[in-house]
Amino acid sequence: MQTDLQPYLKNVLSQARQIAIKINVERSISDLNAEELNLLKSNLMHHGIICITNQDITPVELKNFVERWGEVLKLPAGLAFNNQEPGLPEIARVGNVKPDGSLVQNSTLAEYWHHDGDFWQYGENHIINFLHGVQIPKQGGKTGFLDTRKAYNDLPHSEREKLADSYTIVHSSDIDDFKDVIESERPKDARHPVCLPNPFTKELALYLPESHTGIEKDGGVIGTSVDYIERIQAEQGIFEHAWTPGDILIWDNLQVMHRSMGGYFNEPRLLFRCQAKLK
Ligand SMILES: O=C(O)CCC(=O)C(=O)O
Ligand SMILES: [Fe+2]
Repeated sequence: MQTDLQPYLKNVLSQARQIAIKINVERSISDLNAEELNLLKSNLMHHGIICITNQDITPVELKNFVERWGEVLKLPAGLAFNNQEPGLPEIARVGNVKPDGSLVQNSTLAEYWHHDGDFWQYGENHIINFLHGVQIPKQGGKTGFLDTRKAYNDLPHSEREKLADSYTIVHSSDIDDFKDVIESERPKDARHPVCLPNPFTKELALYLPESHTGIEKDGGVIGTSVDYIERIQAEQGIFEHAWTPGDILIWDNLQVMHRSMGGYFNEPRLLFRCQAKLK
């Protein structure tokens, strides 16, 4: 366990990429200095997911931390599971616990593979997620990830050529989780390249949102996101984050995709979510 955070973070940064790394900062994230924060950002860009453990913070402290990473997103309620922290629309309550403590029965929210940002326009969708684990069920309730940067790198040359210049169109009205969004707040269709360059690392990763129109190229359909997602699962398996209260899981939506793995059978599950567009 590290005592001095900066050398520790530099060392983690020098290690080969793993999809997710765990960091115990041994103090509150509210107290990190600018250099430590920069090293955390570099680690996130290098590894894709970081988990900072043992954080006992309030939703406001989470938001203040996320503000140091970029522009904090404020979504309409219908795009944030209709379960935002009262008075704090930047914080979504992920899981099944309403602000009054009552439970949403048989919740299946977010139980499909996606990138947060699928319904944002291309160029606006470099979104970093921050989830803080608060109430964790005894069974189920994990968050699953697929490494879409590795998936691109693992493609044979012929497949990369096939996918070059292909795109998907996301119709937010198709996404079940957003069925309650009011029409005036519904995002317009978004068009995303399937081989999507990360503005920070400059590396390509696969971008595989749900789209009923499939993967298109030169006026025709050449496949679906689901084809590739199944293939990535078969080749890589799923990385599952098993939550411990106090975890802050941070991920780059342009390097990984995620879903709730479900299976918590009406036990309380509460994670606070805040999101930022990286700067
Ligand atoms: O519930 C989960 O594990 C994931 C939720 C999710 O997709 C999100 O917070 O963006
Ligand atoms: Fe999500």
